[in-house]
Amino acid sequence: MEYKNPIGVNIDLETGVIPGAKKLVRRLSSLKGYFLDEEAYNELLKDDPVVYEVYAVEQDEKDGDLNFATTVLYPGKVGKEFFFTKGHFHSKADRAEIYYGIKGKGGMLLQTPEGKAEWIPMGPGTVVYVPPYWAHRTVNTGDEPFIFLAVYPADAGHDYGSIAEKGFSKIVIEENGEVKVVDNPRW
Ligand code: M6P
Ligand code: ZN
Repeated sequence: MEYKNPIGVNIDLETGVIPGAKKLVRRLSSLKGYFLDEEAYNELLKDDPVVYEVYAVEQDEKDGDLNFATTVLYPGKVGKEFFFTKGHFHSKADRAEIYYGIKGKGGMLLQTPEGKAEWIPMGPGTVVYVPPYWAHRTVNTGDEPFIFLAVYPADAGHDYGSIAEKGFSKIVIEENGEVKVVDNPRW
């Protein structure tokens, strides 16, 4: 039997960086079609800001193994809509996931394949259990980076398809200085 070596790393709790992890950068241009307000999107695209970064420690896609990753989701809005991650179902749809809030303020939108949505507010110390079959997207509702850890089965995979097409049935917006979770008019 060949055994893998255990890993112990310290997450920088201020920046979310995991030393030695694979870094992925998602700029606004990679989120075309995701936000409601196309005019605001095109205006902001001139600067093409970084919306989020992911630091992932991933294993081969095998049953029983685990990946972990931090996400640094920057503050910002496109029109009224707060910056968010793309959001995905798992390719193996029955795979669950755990999130742990590290820094900043935000929340998670979750959704069943039938379109039933839930909003869970998140801050430092919040644990969110993402059950099997639920799509999940995080949203930064604050004015500093929202940083969290995610732990997910190595064989879960990412299925972006239907979320990329239709989004979630709810959107998270700022209205009169308040955070509101409202029906998505495009759903
Ligand atoms: C978390 C995990 C990752 C995911 C990342 C960004 O760190 O769920 O698997 O890739 O968030 O989310 P998305 O892939 O939806 O852009
Ligand atoms: Zn996931």
